[in-house]
Amino acid sequence: MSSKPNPENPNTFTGIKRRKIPKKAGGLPAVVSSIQHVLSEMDAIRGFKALAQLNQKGGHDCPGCAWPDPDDDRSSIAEYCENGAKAIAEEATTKKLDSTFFKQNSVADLAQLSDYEIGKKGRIAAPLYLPPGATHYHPIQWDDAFGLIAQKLNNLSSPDEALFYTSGRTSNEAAFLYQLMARRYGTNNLPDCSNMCHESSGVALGETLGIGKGSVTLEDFYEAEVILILGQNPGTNHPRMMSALQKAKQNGAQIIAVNPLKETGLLAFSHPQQLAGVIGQATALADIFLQVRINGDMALLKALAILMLEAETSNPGSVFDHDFIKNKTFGLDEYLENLKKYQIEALAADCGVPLDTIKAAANLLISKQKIIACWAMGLTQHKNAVATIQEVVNILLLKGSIGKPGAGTCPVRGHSNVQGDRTMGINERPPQAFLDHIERVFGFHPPQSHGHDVVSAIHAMHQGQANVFIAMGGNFLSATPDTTYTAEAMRRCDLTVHISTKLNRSHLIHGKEALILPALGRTDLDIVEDQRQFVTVENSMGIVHSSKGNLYPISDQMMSEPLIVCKLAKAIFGEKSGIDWDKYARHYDFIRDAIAETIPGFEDYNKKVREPGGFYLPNTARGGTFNTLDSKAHFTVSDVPTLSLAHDEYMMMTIRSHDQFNTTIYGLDDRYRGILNERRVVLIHPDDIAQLGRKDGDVVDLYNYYDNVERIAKQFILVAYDIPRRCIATYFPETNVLVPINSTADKSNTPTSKMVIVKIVSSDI
Ligand SMILES: Nc1nc2c(c(=O)[nH]1)N[C@H]1C(S)=C(S)[C@@H](COP(=O)(O)OP(=O)(O)OC[C@H]3O[C@@H](n4cnc5c(=O)[nH]c(N)nc54)[C@H](O)[C@@H]3O)O[C@H]1N2
Ligand SMILES: Nc1nc2c(c(=O)[nH]1)N[C@H]1C(S)=C(S)[C@@H](COP(=O)(O)OP(=O)(O)OC[C@H]3O[C@@H](n4cnc5c(=O)[nH]c(N)nc54)[C@H](O)[C@@H]3O)O[C@H]1N2
Ligand code: SF4
Ligand SMILES: [Mo]
Repeated sequence: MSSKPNPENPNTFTGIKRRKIPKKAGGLPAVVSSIQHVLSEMDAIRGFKALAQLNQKGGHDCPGCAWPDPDDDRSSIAEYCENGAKAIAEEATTKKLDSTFFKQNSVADLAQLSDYEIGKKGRIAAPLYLPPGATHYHPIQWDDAFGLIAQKLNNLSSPDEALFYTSGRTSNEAAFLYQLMARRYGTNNLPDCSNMCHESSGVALGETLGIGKGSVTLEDFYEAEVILILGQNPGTNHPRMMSALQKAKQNGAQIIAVNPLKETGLLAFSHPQQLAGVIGQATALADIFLQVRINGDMALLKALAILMLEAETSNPGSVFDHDFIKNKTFGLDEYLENLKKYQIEALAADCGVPLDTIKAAANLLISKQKIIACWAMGLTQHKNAVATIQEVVNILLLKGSIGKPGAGTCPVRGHSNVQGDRTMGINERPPQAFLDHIERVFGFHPPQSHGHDVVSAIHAMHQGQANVFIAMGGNFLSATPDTTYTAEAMRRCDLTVHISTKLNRSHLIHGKEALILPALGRTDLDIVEDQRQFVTVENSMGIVHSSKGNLYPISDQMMSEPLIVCKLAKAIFGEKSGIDWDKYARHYDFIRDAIAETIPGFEDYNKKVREPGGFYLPNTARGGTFNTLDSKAHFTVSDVPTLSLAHDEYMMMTIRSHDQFNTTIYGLDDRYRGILNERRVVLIHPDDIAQLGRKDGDVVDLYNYYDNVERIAKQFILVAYDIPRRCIATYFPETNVLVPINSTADKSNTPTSKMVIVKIVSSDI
């Protein structure tokens, strides 16, 4: 084992610098940072060309997050944010990695670099093959690569020994074909990044409201009276949400933010695309900031509900929406009964928020009728994530705040097409109706038993039950929990295949044989048989629209994702599958026709998606109907989780810095948190530093002992920060080695990346 490359980032420091935490997000620094990132990767003409079409109708969708574009009033100058520009810079770079690069750099050498350094090397520009025992990737012809994968797949003793992972950038067309290929091959093993992301939201909303997606549109933000933002850092991760919040505030909305960190982006915002913003005028955002301890949300939500109930009891009919509750919901009495178990002071102490502040927030919920609740990973990546999200739903139901303008659920999605991939059937637990549609349209009986999600896929590889791993995008090794265990799992595979744009660590910690197949990205011009193609995506609000690249690919060796799937399927099945892969490879309209025939809501797909701005998918909750067994929205009863830390334990959340997109590290600065040029940091309360007998700037190691396994992350710098006592924050993926593989959320099986119990130990050096 020792001779194999370490699957983690090197634990060397890059030279921390500290700045004052800015009071607002956006503004001129955002504009400057966008330009710097783009120009560091390409010349100005290419950069301008890429940015000019970004998020414009008929242009290309931002490969950053899944925040929607405005339906109508799009800015013709710049309909994107700083981090969208960074995503473009990363993808459209002209630095290319061809066979010469891989001849000069061994896998072991590359694995010694940090994720930042690996990403900055450039774009994969040729198909590559790592033979058994080889030290370097070699060039390989596309057809030989497809032949090798087909041969391995066709030799497996069961189709369930293969895993087909997807990351959320894959287009609808590629995702649809990919799941079709996996199911035709015979497995539902379709783990995807959702399993680590909004799976908890999907489960929570599916059970209570009958649809796993959010209910609001962008227009609802402009009508809302109260916007709750829980466990989300929009200033960094969904920056254009800030423009929507700004407009909502101008229309009179009040914002309640719930977060252990006073994230700059939640406090105030200067619009970088408006003159007032550039010259520094800012809009204050959060009216009430509830600084909860990590996973204190359930206690807080119960406290809010108790205060709402008290106000309702003293003035019946003034707080709850009784018509809505009576006609559209089920389970109120049990829910209210459960609240009696709790004492408001104890809940306040439990969540760590002063009772007065909770009361101020409750008063807003009591007096207003149109409430939107937004959330992201701060709620989804906990053991009790599903229950907490359902508690948010309970509050909305009390107010009748679902299915009416200005109100509803808003789980803010991460990857730009993660929601679309699910709609297309990237799902290890497909609904029966979906499988039936596949059978009706394609004439084969798809596998019925559930497949592996991310966590069970890792176990399956580890236990030798899965032997071929194929990834449509993503960086499985670094994004998943328990890095050491996952590395062992991947290394046990006979073959690992990555369809990728950029080099990443998953290419370097590989199976006995490995392939890297270079895919076109969103910005790339995609021409098939002399015709310019476009793909389609679905954003966080269920709008499906087109995306058309306009940059010449930097290598003629790259292939589009839909074509890669068609050719791979042909190699696996020959003519036997009964599916006309050649046709789908000729023009993407044929793929969309197949989607239209298979998935409800996509009728007339080719026509509707050619409308500027695209079209909304049907959404029952948005219309105020609930697709549950009894057609009612359900109140749910959950208890406040009890969690006690030993005297030397801390609760760690693994979060994103401002300069990264998941495992892609754009830069080393976290400007909004005042930490520059360093990622190996632990954000910790100054009194906790003192109690540890350490001082700000000291170097420590972090340990986790879940399941009696010792997990160690070495060399992190203590940074005194405004964070609740006994809570700490580190950046993902550097501390994924500490996230236990078996610590997952109830019902959704999402790794608990925001609640990792760690001990902090002084570093040897
Ligand atoms: N620039 C950029 N954009 C991105 C991404 C990126 O990496 N970079 N990633 C994309 C993806 S895939 C996703 S899923 C989203 C992620 O978007 P976010 O969910 O905003 O990302 P995280 O950094 O994980 O931040 C979680 C937030 O939750 C808070 N938090 C942690 N634990 C708790 C808790 O127990 N309770 C509460 N109330 N808050 C808590 C943290 O302090 C932090 O502010 O962003 C997407 N957009
Ligand atoms: N500890 C901890 N772990 C986490 C999280 C956390 O908050 N804490 N967050 C989780 C979340 S929310 C998510 S979504 C996952 C993300 O997990 P993944 O989606 O697997 O990871 P990414 O880092 O987004 O993947 C980046 C890689 O995707 C490839 N890529 C980029 N664009 C394209 C494209 O257009 N086509 C193809 N074929 N490849 C492309 C590039 O090669 C790039 O290196 O990580 C999860 N892991
Ligand atoms: S908010 Fe998200 S989708 Fe929009 S431009 Fe920024 S990164 Fe891209
Ligand atoms: Mo995500």
